[in-house]
Amino acid sequence: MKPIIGVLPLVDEKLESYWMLPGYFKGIESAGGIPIMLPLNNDEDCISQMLEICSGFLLTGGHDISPSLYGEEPINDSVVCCFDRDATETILFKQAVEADKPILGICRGIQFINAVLGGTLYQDIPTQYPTTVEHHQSPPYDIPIHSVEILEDSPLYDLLKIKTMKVNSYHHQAVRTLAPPLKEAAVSEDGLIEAVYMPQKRFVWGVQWHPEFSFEKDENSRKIFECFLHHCL
Ligand SMILES: [Mn+2]
Repeated sequence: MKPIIGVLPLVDEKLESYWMLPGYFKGIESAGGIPIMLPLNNDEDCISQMLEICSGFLLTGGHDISPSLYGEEPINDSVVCCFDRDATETILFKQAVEADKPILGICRGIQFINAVLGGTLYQDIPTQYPTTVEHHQSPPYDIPIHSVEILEDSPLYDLLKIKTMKVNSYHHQAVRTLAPPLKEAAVSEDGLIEAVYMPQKRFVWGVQWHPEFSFEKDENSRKIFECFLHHCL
């Protein structure tokens, strides 16, 4: 049996729609899983049933994390949140961590994991962390745009066995102070935390780049999906 992976939907308010980038699904499928898109639902009992159905969870990219999750107000109009996602993901994440289910957070996902566990974020990199490194590239998104250093004592290094890698980058928020239960796994060339993990758990990883855009071309991106799915077996 292939593991079923619950994938959080992206939200389009204008179209009043949930939506999905095929790369999230295809990345999971290519690594041997069956992705299903979850509803945004705040009922604890419903979410615990989702936990029974799913062997792991993928926290996708999308809206900004509400600064209220880490005790701040939005600093400017660039911060656009989705309270429905924050609410569902908060309950789901807590239950999934409690049950030690594997969780992979991508882009918004790493930011959410950090915020919900007690860390803070740069709300807007251009305002709060001026840098010459491009973190918000234009399409195509499968082209690497900056490098990250991979920390040698991290499970990401155990997986990839390389000290630096080139990654794509499409984010305007980033981890600021790291949540106490997390450890760094990769840092960008200008010093932003771009991958984290939770050492107490089987597999709770976040990456700031986008393996869902690059897994077809890039072996390292593929390996991240494969490692996630391996832990979901
Ligand atoms: Mn970046």
